[in-house]
Amino acid sequence: MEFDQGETECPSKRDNKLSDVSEPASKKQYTSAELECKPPSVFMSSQLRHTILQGICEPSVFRAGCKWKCIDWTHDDWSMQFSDEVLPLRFGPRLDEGTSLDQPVWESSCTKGEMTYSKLLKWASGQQSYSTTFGSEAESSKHWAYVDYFYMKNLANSSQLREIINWGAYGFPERGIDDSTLWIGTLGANTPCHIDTYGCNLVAQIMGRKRWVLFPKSQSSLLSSTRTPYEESSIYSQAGFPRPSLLSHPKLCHTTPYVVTLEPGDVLFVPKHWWHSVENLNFSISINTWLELPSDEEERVREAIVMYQVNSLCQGIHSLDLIHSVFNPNMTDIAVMGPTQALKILSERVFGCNHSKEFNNKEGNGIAKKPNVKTESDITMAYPLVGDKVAPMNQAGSIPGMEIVQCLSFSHYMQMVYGDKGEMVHKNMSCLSASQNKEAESESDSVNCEQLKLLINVFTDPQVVDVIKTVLDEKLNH
Ligand SMILES: O=C(O)CCC(=O)C(=O)O
Ligand SMILES: [Fe+2]
Repeated sequence: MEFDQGETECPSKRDNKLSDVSEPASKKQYTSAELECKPPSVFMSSQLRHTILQGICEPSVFRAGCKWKCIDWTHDDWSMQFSDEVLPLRFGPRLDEGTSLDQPVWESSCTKGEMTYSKLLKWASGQQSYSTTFGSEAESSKHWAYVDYFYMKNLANSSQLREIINWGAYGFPERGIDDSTLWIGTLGANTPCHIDTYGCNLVAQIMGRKRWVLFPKSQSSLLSSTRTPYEESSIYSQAGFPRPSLLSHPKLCHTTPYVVTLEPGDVLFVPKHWWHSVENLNFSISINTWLELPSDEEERVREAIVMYQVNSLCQGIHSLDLIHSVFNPNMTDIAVMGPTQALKILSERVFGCNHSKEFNNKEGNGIAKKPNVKTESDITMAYPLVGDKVAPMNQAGSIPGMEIVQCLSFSHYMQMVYGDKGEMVHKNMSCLSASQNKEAESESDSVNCEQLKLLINVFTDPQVVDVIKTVLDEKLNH
């Protein structure tokens, strides 16, 4: 079967390959007594767990560190594994070389569909046509398809993968398929640049290649941070990643992107609150697990304040177009939620009395993408440190086999994305459903779309939320 392999990047750069993350340290990091008292693999993974939970400060990668059997699976093996499981898909536009975007292809402008894995393969190789849920024709030469945020616990038949997927080599032996998310995308499938407000992330590249670009949180203003489209636990950049335009966002030139292309077997660690945008460089499969952190408890309160502000501002909105242009499609429940319910959620989070299934739990009401966050005591119980002989280290570089992701200048990154010709066309993206950029206005509403977005961004600005949270903490601890 022929696949569009997309952009190719010299694999010979991958010199620092480690055959097994659980190998003994190559550099002398530990005393011989320490190495003797425990098998190195156990020692390494407990060290890693400790280091990750202490907070590694930069994105880091284990090259070829993942030994899961499925890394060697072929498309036939995956077709057999998924059998007649119907996978939900999001479709977006494939961009011509050199085309830049003045804003991301938001989820609201993508169209949806579903296919089995084997049908997706046929479609991706141009052997089969596909009509999306909205009736439009998706063509693999013009569109990408993405199975994203797919909870592996929802797979109908997962017995083989259940045995394979375990995050123990990275220090989290209690995490398996039920804590993992699957991503299957064709060439060009991508996720806009965002911050996940909860936890940190381990990502295993299983098949194909994906380019990750990451930025520290301190560069948020250079990335034009926004809370619209509103989504619980996601903060978006308005720049058009993964095809950003310096014309629309000139401040980008002051950023320092950390860029890594993941290949099968690589495992990436994304520290808490790092911006990231991801693009499939060919047909790709990856699996990740979001690791909860004790600080998530505080983030839950901050996110509840954000939700309350957004919900309050939208109480008077009548136009559905306006709602759809400021809310992510999975979040419209918040838009139409009455003030009583919004206050209930806020007070439950602030006073911590009832961790009921609220609005960030897929199993609860099915509207959020990311997993619910545990309470601080759940987290402490879930993450006892394995062994007590853990040397204090919080630099990825000091863990054998773990490299810090390369940090580039923005112009170097642009050259990687656009080649020597640079960014050529500055495109206002229209997609299959063509709803992007629709100026939603309604006579019955007292604000227009841009005004509403501005108000939401002011009322949910981290400085505003921090002041509310600080005063709240003062009053609660009085
Ligand atoms: O792989 C992708 O497209 C996005 C992944 C992501 O955002 C995440 O794992 O947090
Ligand atoms: Fe993410």
